Amino acid sequence: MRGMSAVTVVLLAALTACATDDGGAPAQVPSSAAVAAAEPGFAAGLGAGPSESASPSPSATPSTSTAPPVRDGKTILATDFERAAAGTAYGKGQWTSDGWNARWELGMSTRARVDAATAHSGSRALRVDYPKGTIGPEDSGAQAPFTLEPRRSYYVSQWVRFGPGFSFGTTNFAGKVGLGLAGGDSCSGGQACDGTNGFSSRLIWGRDGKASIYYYSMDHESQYGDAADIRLTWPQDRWVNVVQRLTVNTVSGGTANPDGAIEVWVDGVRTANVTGLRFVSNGDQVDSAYFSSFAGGGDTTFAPTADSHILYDDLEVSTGWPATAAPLT
Ligand SMILES: [Ca+2]
Repeated sequence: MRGMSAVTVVLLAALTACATDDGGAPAQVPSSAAVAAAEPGFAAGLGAGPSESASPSPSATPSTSTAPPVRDGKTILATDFERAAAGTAYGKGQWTSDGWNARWELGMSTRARVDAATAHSGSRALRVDYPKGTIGPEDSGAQAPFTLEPRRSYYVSQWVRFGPGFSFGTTNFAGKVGLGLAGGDSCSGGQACDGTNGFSSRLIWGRDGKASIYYYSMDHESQYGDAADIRLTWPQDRWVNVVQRLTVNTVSGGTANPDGAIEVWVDGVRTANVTGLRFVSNGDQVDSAYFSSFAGGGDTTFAPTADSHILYDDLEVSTGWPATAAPLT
């Protein structure tokens, strides 16, 4: 079963950078979330070594056991950032007004704001800043885990626009992008995932803007998570739509069955399909839409060399193909 998922997986195990735990979670963050917020390790591994440039087999996506996209699902959460005035800082209260309830946030009130310069829908989008010379969720980007009713499978859709001249790092290159999915205790940050401490799956950037889906399952091959190619280089100054669907494995008598899956669509085309995954051996399901985006990395070799930003618009969580996503092709 491992072979099934390994086809599209980039193994990060061989990368040698040493992680430093920056302990970056704020005091009010619950301990289970603190680990995910600090996330010291993943980016220290990503892009840190020569093997980073080795590409996975790009389209070796096997036909799969995953079901076709659901056409008649419903939207659970959605925001188009049209409600608040341009310049409004987008802290927890603004998200709550949109119906998105976060258990905590980092950077939303200081580095995320409504922007009216370029929008995908209407006249406004959310701008998130990644300041020059900074890494980690305390000083770069923004994070917030939004609560979802536990469910085996969800879709998340987002329109993403990297700013012109976006800096992917200094001598090492990595960062997380936008809205992902997680469940239980959101295993991440170099943790072993033992089936009882949850899972996470998020988009990332690497060297030269190479995009991947980065996920923690019970079978991750190194100390850090696994990454699968999504056949995308993050474009600068152009909108791109990325949809992820994560399906949690079934459990039989306390044993995780290898039938979990992660799929990614770029502008309506499925570009990744990782199957055979085991996320949990308990009753955890997808219960969090995890906005998690920052530069880095365990050290400032991952820091942007110029002030950089990403625009986000039309974020949606749904149980079928998202209404605001690019048409499915
Ligand atoms: Ca908008």
